Amino acid sequence: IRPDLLQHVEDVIFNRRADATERMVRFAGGVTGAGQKREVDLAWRDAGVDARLSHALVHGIVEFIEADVEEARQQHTRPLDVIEGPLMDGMKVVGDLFGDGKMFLPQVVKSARAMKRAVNILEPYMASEKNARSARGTIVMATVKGDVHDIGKNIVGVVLGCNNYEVIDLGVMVPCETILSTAREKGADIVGLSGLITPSLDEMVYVAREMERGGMRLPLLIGGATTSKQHTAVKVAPNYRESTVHVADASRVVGVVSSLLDEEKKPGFDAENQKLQNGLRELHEQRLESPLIPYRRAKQRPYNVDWDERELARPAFLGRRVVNEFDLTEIVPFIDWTFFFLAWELKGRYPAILDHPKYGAAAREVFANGEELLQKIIDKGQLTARAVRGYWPANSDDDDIVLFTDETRTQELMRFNMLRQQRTSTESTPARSLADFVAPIESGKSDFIGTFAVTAGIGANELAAQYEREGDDYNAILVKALADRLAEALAEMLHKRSRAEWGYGESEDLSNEDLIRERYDGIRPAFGYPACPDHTEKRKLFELLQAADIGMNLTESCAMTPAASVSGLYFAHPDARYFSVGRIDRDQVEDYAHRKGMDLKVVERWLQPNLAYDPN
Ligand code: B12
Repeated sequence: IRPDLLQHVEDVIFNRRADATERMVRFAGGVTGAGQKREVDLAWRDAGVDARLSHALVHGIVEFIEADVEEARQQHTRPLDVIEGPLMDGMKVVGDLFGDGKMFLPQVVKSARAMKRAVNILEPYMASEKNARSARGTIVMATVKGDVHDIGKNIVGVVLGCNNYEVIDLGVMVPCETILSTAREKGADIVGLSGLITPSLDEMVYVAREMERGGMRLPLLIGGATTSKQHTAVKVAPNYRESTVHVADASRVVGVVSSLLDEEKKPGFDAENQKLQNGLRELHEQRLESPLIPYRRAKQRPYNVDWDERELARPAFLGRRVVNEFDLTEIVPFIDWTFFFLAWELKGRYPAILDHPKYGAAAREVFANGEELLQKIIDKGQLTARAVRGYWPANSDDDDIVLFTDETRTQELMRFNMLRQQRTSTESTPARSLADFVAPIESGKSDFIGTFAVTAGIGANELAAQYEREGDDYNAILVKALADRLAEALAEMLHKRSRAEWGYGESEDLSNEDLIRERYDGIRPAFGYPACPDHTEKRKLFELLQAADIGMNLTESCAMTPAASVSGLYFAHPDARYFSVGRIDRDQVEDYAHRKGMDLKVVERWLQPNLAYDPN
């Protein structure tokens, strides 16, 4: 059974969501059976070959590419004329439509796939004039050392390629030296960096410094989920004298790159960027001055849980347990598709987005392609999902969560060190720490903590690489986006199972929508998220769970491999909430470094985005 069909049927049968029937009806309308034929309009095939090629590119149709390219090659004097004529004409339309917001990312990436196929067919005939194609400029791009995510970077690369820029993509976990030496060797015009997690921010600062030290004069682009225009202005740009620009998403990159490479436009663009960054730096200075409460006082204002109010549940087992292979169809119903669309810059909640007046058509198309590929992945067993979880007797000790070897609670196994908010608006607002949600040692209560690490990314890189070799960036990106969705869905599914195992969630009866909206007791914060921003705690977590046993590891920046992975803690108490630790002061950081047994300077580097002071 197709997973999407199964999900719709189960939603109806198990009454999992209020809109299950409407969704089923809509879904059924899109299923083509023997009785219903989809008419494909092939009128465009009647046009001349150049017009057909342009049409195929604009609509991302690969079906007729081979025959059409061959026909065009015979009609034109040189193969290069086919590229620079009808193909580039088509891509120009794509670029313009995308720039005008009339075409969306999935469609652009499909067009790029058609272009790539066409060029691949022509290339053998162009041996003698290989380098004759005139790109508008060369951009060297990389996900920085220690980081593994590349969906965003890859999308940006495709968009630049569509606009006739040459993109040299160095991949993920790329050391600074490789980026800089490649930029020099290839005579690059621009360097672009990407990163998903906060430790990458520091690496970007390092790259900027090295570019300055090496006397480089190329504009530097900064992008990725963890980056911001604030961080670029405050931390990166001051280290490098050339233009340093934050690019928020793929729809802006062509505008930025073309301005930077245009001698006439560049001075104006730089001046605007400088002005913006000066303003952001001033704002940052002001923020540094807004007062925090001393850590000592913050600790006196915890979130107060009434520990006598209820019996604390005991998990069904203690210690760790591994699940080495999941049936992917079991995970599919837990997918939150909203983020699948977000990866393609289609912003809106699923399923409403399918009927969105602007994005609807593009959303339906990429959703259908995604579901089809997911089915293929399931049928062929191309991705493997694994998980390890564990429960431990635990109590809080100040801002630490102490795990004990057994229920006598006499011997400490390890401790997670937590941070506490220091910015509270009024005397009555608590200064929260995740430690507040575990019963304190002095309460005498027998509390527990849960831990988990899940991945759905085993096989993802190989499968994506296979598509890339075939010139199919569209499916390569889809594979990674689906693996990410499965990882997040597995985390949700395992959390549900954990609430049952732990006892407090046994009688829970929630629809998928309720799960997405987290209408259950307890939370599962992940290290790196705002309530526990220190990524290095993952090292303890991975050791405790022996995550390497299921093929999960940490890079030097504490990014997890495979990329499609999630890990964190389970808190059972119904009062437990997500929150943001936010800015913290030196008094807390010193205490924290001491608790962790880590050098203050090192701790400050990892917590850089949270520091309310300049550590230098
Ligand atoms: C989906 C998601 C995931 C997915 C996959 C992410 C992915 N493939 O990128 C999964 C579930 C696997 C995941 C896991 C984790 N995540 Co997460 N995740 C997100 C989320 C919700 C969306 C990110 C996303 O996919 N955006 C869509 C893509 C296409 O956008 P993008 O990568 O930013 O790229 C665009 C632009 O940035 C730009 N761009 C990107 N690169 C470049 C390069 C250049 C040169 C240019 C010009 C532009 C450019 O253009 C791109 C296209 O428009 C964000 C929150 C958020 N709303 O941003 C958190 C977020 C990124 N995650 C975060 C964290 C902490 C984690 C985990 C560490 C949690 C954990 N302990 O398990 C793990 C780390 C995974 C690992 N392997 O180490 C943090 C990162 C910041 C931090 N504190 O470190 C965020 C910001 C959430 C938060 N607020 O705390 N995550």
